[in-house]
Amino acid sequence: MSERYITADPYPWPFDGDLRPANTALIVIDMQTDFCGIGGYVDRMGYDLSLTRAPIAPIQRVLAAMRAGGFWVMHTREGHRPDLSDLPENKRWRSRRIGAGIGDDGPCGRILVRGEPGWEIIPDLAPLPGEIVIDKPGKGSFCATDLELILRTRGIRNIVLCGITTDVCVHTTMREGNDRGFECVLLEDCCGATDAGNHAAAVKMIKMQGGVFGAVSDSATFVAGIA
Ligand code: C5J
Repeated sequence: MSERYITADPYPWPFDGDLRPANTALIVIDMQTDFCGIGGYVDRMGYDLSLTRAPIAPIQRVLAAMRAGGFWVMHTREGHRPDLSDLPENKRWRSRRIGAGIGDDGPCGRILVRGEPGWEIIPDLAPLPGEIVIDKPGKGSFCATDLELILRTRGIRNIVLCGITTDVCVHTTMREGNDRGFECVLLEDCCGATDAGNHAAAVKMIKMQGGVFGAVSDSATFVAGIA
């Protein structure tokens, strides 16, 4: 095997240099209108959309490079069944408390409900035919989904993480993947949070303990590294 590494912090990624299109997937987390569009869930909560929209252009560049290189590309969407049978009562209660009740009507349809306009992935980052889309009811992409089965069936060991939000769904997915033995890297400028300090803290956490959940790189470094 010829070794290939991406410059990353705190170690060149992946740990063993086994980086190939066949064993590596880009997972784009929750780039939905509800998280980065006007009238969506995050907007209704009053957060600054420029923070969750910042990663759109860097993700586009990584997507293009990974598609061209023949890497696996996957997407996730957070959302609930229209009958809300998979929406925990406490999740709904908390969201209503902050004025963005999950399942309630909003300018982009029912908030975080599957099939509604706000739940759709934004057109700038639309999945291509054949790219797997994982629908998840929670923050982590492995919880109550078939993501792990698909990754293992395809022989994917390396996961490249992009999307929103850094400190919630991206971090939870990275932690879940790391605990399952997947080798994860997060691309810093391809992620965004509802708070700049939380984004920075989430990125810093990954780098502790020699890379407690994996490693951190950025779009330009990653694209150059797979060229
Ligand atoms: C949140 C997510 N923040 N996609 N979801 O509720 O991070």
